[in-house]
Amino acid sequence: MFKKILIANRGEIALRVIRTAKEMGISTVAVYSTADANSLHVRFADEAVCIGPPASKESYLKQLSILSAAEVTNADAIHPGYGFLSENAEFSDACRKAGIKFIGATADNINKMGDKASAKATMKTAGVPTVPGSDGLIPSYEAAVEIAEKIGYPVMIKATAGGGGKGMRDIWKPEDLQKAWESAVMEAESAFGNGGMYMEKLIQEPRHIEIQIAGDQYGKAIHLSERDCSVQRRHQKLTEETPSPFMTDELREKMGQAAIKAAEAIGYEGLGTIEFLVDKNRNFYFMEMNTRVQVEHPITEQVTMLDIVRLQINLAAGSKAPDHSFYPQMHSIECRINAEDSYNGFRPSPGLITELNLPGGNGVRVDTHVYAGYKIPPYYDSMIAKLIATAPTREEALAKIRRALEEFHIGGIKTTIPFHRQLMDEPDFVSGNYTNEFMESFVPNEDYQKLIP
Ligand code: MV4
Repeated sequence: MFKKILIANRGEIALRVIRTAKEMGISTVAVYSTADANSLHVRFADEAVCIGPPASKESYLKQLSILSAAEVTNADAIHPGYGFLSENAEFSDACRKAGIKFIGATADNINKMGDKASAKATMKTAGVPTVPGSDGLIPSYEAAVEIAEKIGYPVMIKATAGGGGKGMRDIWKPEDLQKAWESAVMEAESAFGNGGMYMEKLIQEPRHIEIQIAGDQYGKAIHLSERDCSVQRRHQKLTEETPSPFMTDELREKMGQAAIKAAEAIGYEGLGTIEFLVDKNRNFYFMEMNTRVQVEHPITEQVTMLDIVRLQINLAAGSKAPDHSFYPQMHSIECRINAEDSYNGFRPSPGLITELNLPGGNGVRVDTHVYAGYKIPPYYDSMIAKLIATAPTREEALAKIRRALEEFHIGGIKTTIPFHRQLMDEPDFVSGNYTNEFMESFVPNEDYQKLIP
């Protein structure tokens, strides 16, 4: 087992990793930018190394500074968390060459999944269901016209270097193809330096359901069931739950086996997530793979009673995967609390937290790095806390998260707490009858900003 892990991240996920490392008797090293000197991840780690100025490019993304910090502190492993360097093949390989275990995917795993068109081709060959569409990249606009005719409208074009919706367009009629093609190629070229495009049949009103997997270094993978992440705004997840209200035992078995097949097909090592689109007839299609621990991992922990970060560390240290998959024993819902003003286009609202009351009690978990007196810097992601409520049934979990949101008070800044209070009352969320289009018809109601007396 590792003796000392350096956490190449900040905020709640850095704290999350530090907590498990401590419980495992592993020493921890935090790295931080000058903007994060007063952060809890710095205070709770055994050692801390300042790696640069506030801008991520000059600190949390600086591979050499992080590797040097690991070398001077004698860390034998690096945990990248999510975001930043977590899915950077070059960094994964640099760690390996430096003799430091990267607690994440191998460079080969990341490369196989990073290019979306070739990831899809790999999955199709492995027998994982994929959306009907072009065979790989489309060579020209003229070819795109022909392929669209063959697939049949509506279609979707996607940037092979994409993810998170950039360079993606849905096209409903032939006369709209040219404009969409040109703007998507341009967008992909400027965002990724790669204008490569592929095409799929458009799946209408899909759900985003992902399967958590864990693979060991000996070629075996298991699944940890699903998370429903359909409620998103501009490709940012807002709330997640498990089990999915749309799931059946039969579908879970099929999707779980497909996810295992996907992971084993590329010799996947460590924690990963296979994202699927699920249509209204419960057909499911491989969308992307995330080669990291995800923001929403706690809901899976709550319903399986696993410590997923412990599992991840054990797998990285060479443990075998558990000998069975895991199924939800409870229902868990997460609300991502962001420092944003939901009533002004979700505009970021950094600044000083003057008051803080965290909810608690039976079945309530809050993962956060903030405290009263903490100043949220403007340089990073606006997520400041995750509220997770877990109960035997969905109805009880909903009641619990509504109660916890009422107790949750953050003074001094705007947060998405009022937004989540409304969301947890919305009829289509309460019924479980929602798709990825849910937020398009969501109208913010300012009444939810009122404090509970
Ligand atoms: C799709 C789709 C419909 N049909 N592919 C969104 C981001 C990227 N990972 C793929 N995405 C989609 N791919 C086909 N063939 C709809 C989306 C999509 C979406 C998917 C999940 C959750 C939210 C979404 C919001 C808009 C579009």
